[in-house]
Amino acid sequence: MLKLHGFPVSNYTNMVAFALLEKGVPFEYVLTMPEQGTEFLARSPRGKVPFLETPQGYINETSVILDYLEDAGQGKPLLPQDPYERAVARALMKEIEIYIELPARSCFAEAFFGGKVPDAIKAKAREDLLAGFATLKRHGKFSPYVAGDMLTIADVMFLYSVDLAAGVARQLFGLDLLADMPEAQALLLQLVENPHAKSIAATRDAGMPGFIAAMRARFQGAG
Ligand SMILES: N[C@@H](CCC(=O)N[C@@H](CS)C(=O)NCC(=O)O)C(=O)O
Repeated sequence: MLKLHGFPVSNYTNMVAFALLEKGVPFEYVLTMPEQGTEFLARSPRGKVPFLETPQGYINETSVILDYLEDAGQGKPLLPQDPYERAVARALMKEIEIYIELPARSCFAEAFFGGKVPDAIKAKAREDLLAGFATLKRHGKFSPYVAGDMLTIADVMFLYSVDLAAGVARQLFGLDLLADMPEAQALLLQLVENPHAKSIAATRDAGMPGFIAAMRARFQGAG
């Protein structure tokens, strides 16, 4: 059986958990915190979670894990059949990851954990987030899903990135990045009502206070 290594407050881990649950593929959840020890790095080369343990070995990087699950072909597809449509959905997934999740992440320490992020990084994140949301507005179909009429891995990335990024922008820049994207707001509201998303969110929320306290101690302790 597949084993998902990660922890419930990790948005990337939650992407893979959501995809597996939506597909109906059985898996074991192995509670794993990221670290930089030699043994860990042999399983996840950059020391991050999630990583997926398969009968053949380990797979890291969330978007690659999501692709692997599609290629493995078990359970409900989260990509269209047509190669062009598949590519478009994957492009949307990557755009959300690279142009929205990653710039937001560069500011998590200050937005959520009481740390301080250098002004230059914040300025860059603000600019990148504005461009990232503009990209999503331009390219997303929202009919009603990000890539069209079926739920795809683009929606998985969307669900676990856009809310966090909007939170960073609101908190640090006083910006409402979804203000002129009513379809994206509607999709977010729809996705959070998904039963699998709800159960993942319940576990995440239960772990959140402890995680925030640990991160605050780390960032505030650091300076
Ligand atoms: N590019 C990675 C990012 C995963 C990631 O950033 N995971 C976080 C938890 S949400 C982590 O392991 N952070 C620990 C670290 O960066 O040292 C992916 O797509 O899986």
